[in-house]
Amino acid sequence: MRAALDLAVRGPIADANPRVGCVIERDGIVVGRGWHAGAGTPHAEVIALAEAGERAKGATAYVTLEPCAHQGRTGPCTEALRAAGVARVVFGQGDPNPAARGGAALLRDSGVEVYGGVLAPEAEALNPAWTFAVTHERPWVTWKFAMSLDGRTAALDGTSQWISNERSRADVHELRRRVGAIVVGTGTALADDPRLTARTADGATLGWQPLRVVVGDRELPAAAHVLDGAAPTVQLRTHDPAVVLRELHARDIRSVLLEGGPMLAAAFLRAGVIDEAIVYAAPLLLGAGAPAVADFGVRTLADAPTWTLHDLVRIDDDLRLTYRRK
Ligand code: AOF
Ligand code: ZN
Repeated sequence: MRAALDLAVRGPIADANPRVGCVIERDGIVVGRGWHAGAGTPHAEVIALAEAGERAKGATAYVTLEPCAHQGRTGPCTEALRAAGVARVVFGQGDPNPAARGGAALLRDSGVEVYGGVLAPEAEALNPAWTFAVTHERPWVTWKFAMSLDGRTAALDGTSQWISNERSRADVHELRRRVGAIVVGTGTALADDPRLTARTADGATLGWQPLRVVVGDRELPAAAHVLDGAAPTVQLRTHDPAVVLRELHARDIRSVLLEGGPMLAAAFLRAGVIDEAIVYAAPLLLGAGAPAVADFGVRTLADAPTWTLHDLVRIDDDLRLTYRRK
């Protein structure tokens, strides 16, 4: 199972589908290996079975996720395992996807020996956003912002590009590379004209590009960077976070990075749909300028949403704070 976990991490991290690894073993010898390379491509078990061929008969398959029982973009893995004559299936995480789950029971019914829950925490940790999204029917939402020590995200004249340091800004591109979509409001898109792509320090775009999502009904100029074709972009003409997340879920987006503006952050906080906040705290003071979030309805301390500190990293003189909702 550890070998299967090691294979799974070769899969894409921000895909519609989970990262899954599979190892097929017979008489103490590994006869097949597979990992899932993303939606629309064969599942890990099918790839491992193809390598094993005849040697799959009587073998044990180790899979990080319960084999699927459904006809999705590809056929059911339960059927492929049974047809190949696999005698035993050991899996990690139970499949939380209502459309695909039930594989363990199906396999048992067809006479295959099945053990679930092996290294389940490690298996689930491969796909936290996917697991959240298929369970809650909406993407996992990370709200990211950089602020001065006094909680400002821009100076009074609107300048905001260089609040956090260079390494913190490179770190943001790593965050972008790991999500299905980046969300900003039309206010931010018009004021800052951001590119919203995942890039290296010298400006080259990284392989995976998240969907760029602009929320609101103000018109964007044709020359706006988000319309430059460097990554797909959609404009959602609504102000309701629930509508935004429903639309993104329908597009199989599993995780969202909220990057845009105090009004948008306020709307998402009010709706109670921010799961995580990643804050870059920079050692400067501004005294005036835009706050991270606008008034979202808190009037007394007891009503303030509270968070737990999940992670803390020093980035030179900046701090990266990761908070999760209680
Ligand atoms: C497996 N092995 O390698 C993966 C599984 O649209 P499809 O056909 O790709 O199905 C996607 C669903 O199948 C996904 O949401 C999850 O429940 C399961 N993924 N299952 O047996 C795999 N990637
Ligand atoms: Zn499958």
